[in-house]
Amino acid sequence: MSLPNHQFIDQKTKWLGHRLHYYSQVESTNQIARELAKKYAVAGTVVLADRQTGGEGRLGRRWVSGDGGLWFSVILKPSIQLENTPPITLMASVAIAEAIEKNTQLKPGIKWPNDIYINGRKVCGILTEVVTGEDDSYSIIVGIGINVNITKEAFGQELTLTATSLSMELKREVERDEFFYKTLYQLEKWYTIWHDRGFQPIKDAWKKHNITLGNQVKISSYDEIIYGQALDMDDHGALLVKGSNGEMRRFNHGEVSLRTI
Ligand code: BT5
Repeated sequence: MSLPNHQFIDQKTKWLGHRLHYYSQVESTNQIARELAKKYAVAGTVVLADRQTGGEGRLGRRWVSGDGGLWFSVILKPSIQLENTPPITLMASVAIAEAIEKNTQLKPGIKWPNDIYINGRKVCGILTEVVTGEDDSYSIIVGIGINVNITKEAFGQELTLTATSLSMELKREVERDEFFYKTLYQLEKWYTIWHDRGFQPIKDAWKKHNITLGNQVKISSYDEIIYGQALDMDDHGALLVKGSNGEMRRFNHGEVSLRTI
């Protein structure tokens, strides 16, 4: 895509994405955002690329990011204590689920903490990182990968059974520039709600889209594997799981992988 034109979009953001760094190819937009945030970056700066050669997933995993997807990273500077910021990832998943639902009529589900699925396959992943700047202030980078117009072949054998794209589900291509700006609009909206009103509205919206609670899950956390039932999400966004031995456990995202079984 060329640098997207957003003149035709009726839902414009007030600040998010007004500073936009656009590349046709990068290793990772999160990597560029980290460099920008370390020096200085205005809150709401967005790094967008058509292609990533080294797309990053969580816990050192890779993110397949060829042509046709939306790969971007948002730099946020919440005026909130760092320890209260983990819900930002959940906030972003709510915003993206709403962007997909409102603009495609597909029914996205959020797998805790922040993967978005459609019809049992992953359509979007989010990678959140904290960066401390040279002046000791901190930024949060929210890296978002949305499979917009990716074909089944482009996913390769590894992902063919687990990944999907909006175009595969809709059986038509989606206008990517427009969808990008509509997603930024939802992100700004939900970020403002979280900043002004706290986690409760995010939690309520997250629960409406959730596809994890109530299910049997397998959790890998450090060297441990736990089987149990996902019962609830607490007021900090942690997952509450009743283990098969009856013990209640609490998991923060970032440190675990979860599979619904
Ligand atoms: C994530 O990691 O889901 C976070 C992905 C974040 C990607 C964005 S793109 C823009 C920004 N810049 C970056 O460099 N990264 C961010 P995780 O939960 O660890 O999931 C990774 C796993 O998802 C892999 O191990 C694969 O199994 C699977 N996967 C890889 N690429 C995929 C894709 N395009 N679609 C669906 N699943 C994929």
